[in-house]
Amino acid sequence: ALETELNRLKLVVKSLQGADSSQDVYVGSYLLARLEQLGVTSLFGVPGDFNLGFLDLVEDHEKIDWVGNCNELNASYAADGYARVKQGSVGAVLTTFGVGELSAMNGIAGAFSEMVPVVHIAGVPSLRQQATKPMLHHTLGDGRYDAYTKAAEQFTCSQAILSNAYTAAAEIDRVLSDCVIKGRPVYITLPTDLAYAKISSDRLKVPLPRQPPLNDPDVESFVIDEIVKLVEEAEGEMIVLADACTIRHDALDELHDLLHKTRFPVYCAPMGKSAVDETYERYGGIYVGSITRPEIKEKVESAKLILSIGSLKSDFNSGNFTYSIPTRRTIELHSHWTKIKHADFPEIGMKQLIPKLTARLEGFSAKAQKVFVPPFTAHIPEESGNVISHAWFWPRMSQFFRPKDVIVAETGTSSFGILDVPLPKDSVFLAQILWGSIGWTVGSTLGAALAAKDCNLNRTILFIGDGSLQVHMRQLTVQELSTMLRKGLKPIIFVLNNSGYTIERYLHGKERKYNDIMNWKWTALLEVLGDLEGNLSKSYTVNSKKELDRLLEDQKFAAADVMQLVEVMMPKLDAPRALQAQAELSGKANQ
Ligand code: TPP
Repeated sequence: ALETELNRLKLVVKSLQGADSSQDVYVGSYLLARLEQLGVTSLFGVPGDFNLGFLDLVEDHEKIDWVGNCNELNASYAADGYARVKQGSVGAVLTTFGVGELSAMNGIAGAFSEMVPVVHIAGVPSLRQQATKPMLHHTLGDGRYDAYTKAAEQFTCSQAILSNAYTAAAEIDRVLSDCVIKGRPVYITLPTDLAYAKISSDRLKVPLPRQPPLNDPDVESFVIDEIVKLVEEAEGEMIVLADACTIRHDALDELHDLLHKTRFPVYCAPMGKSAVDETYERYGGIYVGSITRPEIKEKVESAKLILSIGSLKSDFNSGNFTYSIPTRRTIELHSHWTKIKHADFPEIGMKQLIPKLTARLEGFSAKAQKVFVPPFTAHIPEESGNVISHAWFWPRMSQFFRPKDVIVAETGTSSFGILDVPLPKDSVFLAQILWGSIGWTVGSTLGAALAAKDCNLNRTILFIGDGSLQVHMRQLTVQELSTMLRKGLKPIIFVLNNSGYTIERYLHGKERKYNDIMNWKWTALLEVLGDLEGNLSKSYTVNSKKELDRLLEDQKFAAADVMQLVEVMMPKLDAPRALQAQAELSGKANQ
């Protein structure tokens, strides 16, 4: 890492000395060139007069495709889904001044909360207008041109308020590096005139810094020695618990190498689902505190030592804060710090630490291998009725999944139901378990499906409740189904029709009218939203187990050659096991 940094600095010096012949580029083109270097192939957003000039550069760009969205909220959700699937890259969204950027803000805040690298570019008035502050459209009418920037500061980890051609490139580089290194959204304002200011392209030859700061070698080696001592004391009888930040902070390769070389049993928290191949023989399933399946709970909580990697203990990710693992048996590795029992080691990050730890812990593999890990499986229950219950539905769906599928689950019965069933090798699981904004999955599925194409992944499959999809309709998020049709994408969308907000019924107001919704003709949706001739999509309703079985076994359906929507009829008051348990805990916590 030191050598890479040294080479980068040499290039910076070279470029500042003007050793390479300088070729001028527009600031807007510079920004696109940097996004291209980060692997961005799709830019989401909505046109507006403060970004139209820049959009000419986007449309003429060879590698970056403009995905015009139906509204900015969807665009921000799509950029989020894109970044989650395209590990190592970023999502990018372009909005216009005020009205556009404020609409995107829920999605940007979600990306901040869930640690997803999204670049939010807002086209803003020209520098001249910013200086004289006329009462332009999209302003608050009181001359506060900086109001939206102040709002963006709350939900992004770094901001570049571009104000001149001299510093524009350095500012763009600074925030893009922050986006990648911190794994959180950043905000760039691009004034209409500055987008076309000419600057040198020399800096583009210098790769963006992407590595987190180096760990202090002395502290790091002390930390490793301490961990090895604890593993020795535990005689290798320990487990690894992997969570969201392992995925978000790009430490999956390091984790997998550790697991394969040490043979330690591994479990995941809900936000870490799919961080580890769920068919791996040393994988034991999902741990969510007190709502964990009993056989898994016993294994995790009785381990002599727990190596927790990338943990994020939010309510829904921890069974309402009910981990039963004492601190004195826990080692926590985080993106930028380490904790051994009660002692904190700031600035010791996991990405550099894990490989060194692996080298020291490999020797425990023979002992670790002796710890039995019951396979994580899901059995389809024998049920007498033909009604589609959650207990039957999720294990049945588990059999339908294939390697490399991208599986998206909306907040509601879906995000809980899927936790108890294994996903195939190399599949990617997306859910917004911390931010939990219903409406996120449709935009996110669009971004995920586009990224899946770039990454040679398989089908994109979405599970969403009828209530969430109707909220999508009110927020106009549902329109993004139309963008999927326009872009020739072929996701399979399962709409769980259980007559309203079942998750909320479990939390509060089982029979209240506020949890009811109007029933819609879901199977007509894709026709209305753009499949006018009926040849771009297929829609189905399944009322029984038999009907769903028949559909899932149909090879044409499974091949996903067109976009498909399946309305799954389910009872109003049925919910997955994990949701019922969580609801009980949340109900008590809300009192
Ligand atoms: N508005 C937003 C933007 N996000 C939210 N999380 C909520 C409201 C509160 N909320 C959480 S779940 C839910 C609502 C309104 C209803 C989900 O119902 P549905 O999609 O039908 O799911 P299911 O019936 O499968 O539980």
